[in-house]
Amino acid sequence: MRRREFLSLAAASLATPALNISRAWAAEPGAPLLIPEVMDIAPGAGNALDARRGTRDFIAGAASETWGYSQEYLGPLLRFRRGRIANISVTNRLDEPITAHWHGMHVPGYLDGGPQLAFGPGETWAPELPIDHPAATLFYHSHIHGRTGPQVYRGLAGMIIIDDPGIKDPLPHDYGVNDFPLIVQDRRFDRSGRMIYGLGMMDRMHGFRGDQILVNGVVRPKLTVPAGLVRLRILNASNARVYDFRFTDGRQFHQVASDGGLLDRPLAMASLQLDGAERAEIVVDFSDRSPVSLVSRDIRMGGMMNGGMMGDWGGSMMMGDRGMMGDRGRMGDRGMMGMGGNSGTPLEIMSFDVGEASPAGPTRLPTSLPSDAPALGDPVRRRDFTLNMHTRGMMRGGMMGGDGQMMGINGEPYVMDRIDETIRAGETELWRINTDMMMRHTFHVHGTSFRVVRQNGRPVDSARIGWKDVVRVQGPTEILLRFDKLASEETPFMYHCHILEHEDVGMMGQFTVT
Ligand SMILES: [Cu+2]
Repeated sequence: MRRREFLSLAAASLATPALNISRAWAAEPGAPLLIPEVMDIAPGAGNALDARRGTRDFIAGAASETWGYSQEYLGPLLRFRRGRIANISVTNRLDEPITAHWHGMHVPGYLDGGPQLAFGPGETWAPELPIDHPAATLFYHSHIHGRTGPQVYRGLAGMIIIDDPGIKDPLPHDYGVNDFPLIVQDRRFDRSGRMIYGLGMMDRMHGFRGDQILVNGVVRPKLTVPAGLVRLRILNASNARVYDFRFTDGRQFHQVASDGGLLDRPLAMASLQLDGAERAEIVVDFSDRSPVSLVSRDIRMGGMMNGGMMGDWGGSMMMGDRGMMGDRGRMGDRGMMGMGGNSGTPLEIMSFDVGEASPAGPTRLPTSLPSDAPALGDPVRRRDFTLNMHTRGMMRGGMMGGDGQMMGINGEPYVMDRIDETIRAGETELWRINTDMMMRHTFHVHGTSFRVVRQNGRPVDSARIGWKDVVRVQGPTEILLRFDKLASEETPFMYHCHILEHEDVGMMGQFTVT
């Protein structure tokens, strides 16, 4: 944007309501997507990350203060290989404690990077990770109790890919050619175009949302893809925002993996919903060479009674969705396959141009995928968790999130030296998770992947959803899980809401596995 336009827009913005101010400098879309550099985590030493400060001009001419792992903002793509021991060291060059949590990875508690594994300024944490996880797209981020929201927002996050040399990957897998990481985040910018984080009452209640979408740290970027099948690894790395992705031309695509790895078979859909920290790998056919954009419904109030948010896995599984109140109070706005239902203007996520066909790579989707599907068997125990969000001191000993909001699980906010559950390794359990006050939350479990078996009173075809480590909770939700990795009282595993502002004020618990 030319400077004169910027100034006149900035002046105009002074008179517009709050929501429009940050749009006034009109972040220009269409810069090329940055493809994160790969750090191939080889055995032995030499895989070093530095958590450090930086600056990034998300908006041209406005330098935002950022943090990153060895980068200005976010971190490199960490590539691990199943069956190896991976050495990695993380040095803290910031001025407050951080962690490096390998979100979704099956590692013991002392390697997990949870709140007890904080390391301070000048310190280095150097875990040796036995990689015992199926091929998957995972997430890494800082996990400091009370400060995860602001630290991840500043940029302490990145993507992990786990490769499994024991399987033949039948999908596009040429990184940066026909296989792309998409780290999707929403951010807020002030009048000068600098990234900001500050919690008002609504942010505390529903989590912090921004009105500008970044992919790999670029505002609404453009990517040129080859004509043919392209794999997109989508990570919702936003603090709280929920996305309902679709393409502007309504094209169908196939989901091939979820949080914990490959599905049994490609699943056709035209829209895909991801809550915070959820991942999905999709394969899109660009062989018609038509340029297209990826958009999302603008879901502003992810917290309470969003229309159509209930259990529409795969876009069509759970009809009879109650759709109580749309984002703008519409009834029954489901936004499902071919049913229209965008409420308000869709948010543009990024755009695609199509180049020449890729010389290599599959031209057809396989009918089945080499998924990793250990049987869990019947549960030997049941546990119940209620995600509590109370107002005005209803919860005893509660931790105040400001404005009288208090959050916890089973009536208790997180306390770092209290173990909430003790679990036996190798035993399958059924966990029933619910939420009070009809609030929408998520539930993330460290140390294992789980199957979702029922949601909102209806059985779920867990094979279609795949292996999960985060699940949306907007009513009774039942998951089946088993822990094979151990966690001690010193370094327990966490379960928590992945709306980071909820986690930070206490919607988290911890457990041992022995
Ligand atoms: Cu929550």
